[in-house]
Amino acid sequence: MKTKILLFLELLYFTCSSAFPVAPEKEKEDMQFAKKYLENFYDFKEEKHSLFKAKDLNHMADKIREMQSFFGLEVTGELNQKTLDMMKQPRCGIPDIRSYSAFPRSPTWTKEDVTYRILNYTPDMLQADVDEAIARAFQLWSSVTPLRFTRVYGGQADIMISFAAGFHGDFYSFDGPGGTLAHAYAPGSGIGGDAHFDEDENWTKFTTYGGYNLFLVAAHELGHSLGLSHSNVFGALMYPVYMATDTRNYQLHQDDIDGIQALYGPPKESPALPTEAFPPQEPTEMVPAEAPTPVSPREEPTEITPSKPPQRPDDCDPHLTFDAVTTLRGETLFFKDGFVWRKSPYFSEIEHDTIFSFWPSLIAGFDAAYEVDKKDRVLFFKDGQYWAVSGYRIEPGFPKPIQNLGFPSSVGKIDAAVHDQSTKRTYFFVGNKYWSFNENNQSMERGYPRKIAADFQGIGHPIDAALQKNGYFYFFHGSNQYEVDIKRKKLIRIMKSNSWFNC
Ligand SMILES: *[C@@H]1O[C@H](CO)[C@@H](O)[C@H](O)[C@H]1NC(C)=O
Ligand SMILES: *[C@@H]1O[C@H](CO)[C@@H](O)[C@H](O)[C@H]1NC(C)=O
Ligand SMILES: [Ca+2]
Ligand SMILES: [Zn+2]
Ligand SMILES: [Zn+2]
Repeated sequence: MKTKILLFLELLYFTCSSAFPVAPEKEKEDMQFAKKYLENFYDFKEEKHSLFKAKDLNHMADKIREMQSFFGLEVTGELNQKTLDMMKQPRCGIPDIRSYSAFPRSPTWTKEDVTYRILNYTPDMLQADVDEAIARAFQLWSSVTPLRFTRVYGGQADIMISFAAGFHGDFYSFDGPGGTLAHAYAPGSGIGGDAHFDEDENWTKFTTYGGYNLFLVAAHELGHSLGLSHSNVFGALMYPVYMATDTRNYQLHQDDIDGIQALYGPPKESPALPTEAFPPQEPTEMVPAEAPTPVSPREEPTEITPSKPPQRPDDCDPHLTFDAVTTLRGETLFFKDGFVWRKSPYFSEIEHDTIFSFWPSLIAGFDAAYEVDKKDRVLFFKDGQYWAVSGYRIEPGFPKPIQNLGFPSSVGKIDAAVHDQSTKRTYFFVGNKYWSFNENNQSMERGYPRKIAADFQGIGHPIDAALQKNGYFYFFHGSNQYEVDIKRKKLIRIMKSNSWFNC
């Protein structure tokens, strides 16, 4: 850790020393601050075991560029004063880019009547003023959508609103005065939809110098509670940074209206609209850009035709099995037939999708999938072919025959695949054997296939799907998964296949 910070500093000396006298303590603090900021809001991850520290620096510069571009600053990749100033603005605690920005889909409420409850009050304001600020914030959104918000005074509401300081029971502790002001969770059960306000801030009824206007911050957070993410349009309510604004006669920016109506449509009263045939939670913009391929006669599930779609197995079905599992840009995707379960580090809820909704031209029922994350690439296998995708985009030239990877023609399909980042090897599982593929020079290693059981202690059967996560391999077999120590290739424990879901 220490050496890494020093290295950051050294680079800074190089880039800045000609221009300014260097104040090492301040540089160090700023660097730490920027790192934390990028981790919180731009999905920056410090490589804990990287041998090539220069890579980390590049990665951080990329993240600075991303942030500068979001805020319309000059894109330099350097931590200059303007960038630091922007980072120090009080702001919302939700990231500006979510690691799944490949999929601009957001969960939404699938009903029009949404309840909220105010769990506690801030001592900064009169209770009646808090009630009014929250009610007005909801009104902003209900006035441009078919949604109706009802306050409840007990029990579970869809959107639970609370004030709390520091650690308050979720993953995202507040940080004292300034910095993060509030955060909210996207629609879903449990913590989904909830909005938390940092009690270490001074909440006010009007926009004043000494505090933050609760109505303004609440209106922004409730945008998240309804499924919106951040906008880079300066002046929009969903801009991530707090903008002191006079809130008398406050009106939503057109960008906010467009955003929320893309999720829920306009209000029902609007006479010009054929409201009947409009499926509210399937906005057209959210469908991938590729030409809408006609639904093939094979049992391809789609959310668009509600007529008797095949049943998705229940998340908590103890017999649930998977065809393939892979990470994708920080998320984990579980596949079975045409169905996808999507687990994001930012949401407690498992999102339900279909292969069709992400990659309309791919055929459901994958055999295997794996991510080579340094290349931002996921490979999908079905029978004798494989495809490479980057986010929504299928790379040109695919599918290719799996023999291109070095399999003999006797191998007609593979069962599972998993990539080990530390060795840059990908393991392919076929029956009771496995192959090892060198991603560096794209060739199959000599001496393979080998028996799975000979190398992976405790794994005595074929594998349906495999995942690398948190430094372990997870080998799925029927309704169980086997957690395996990567280095020692040794079974640690056995879990249910769906133990990643909230069962
Ligand atoms: C909070 O804001 C109010 C209203 O502007 C102000 O009177 C008060 O001094 C502020 N309190 C603190 C601790 O800053
Ligand atoms: C790929 O690299 C490995 C070791 O790094 C080497 O043994 C092997 O011969 C290489 N294969 C090819 C086709 O270059
Ligand atoms: Ca704070
Ligand atoms: Zn926000
Ligand atoms: Zn919270």
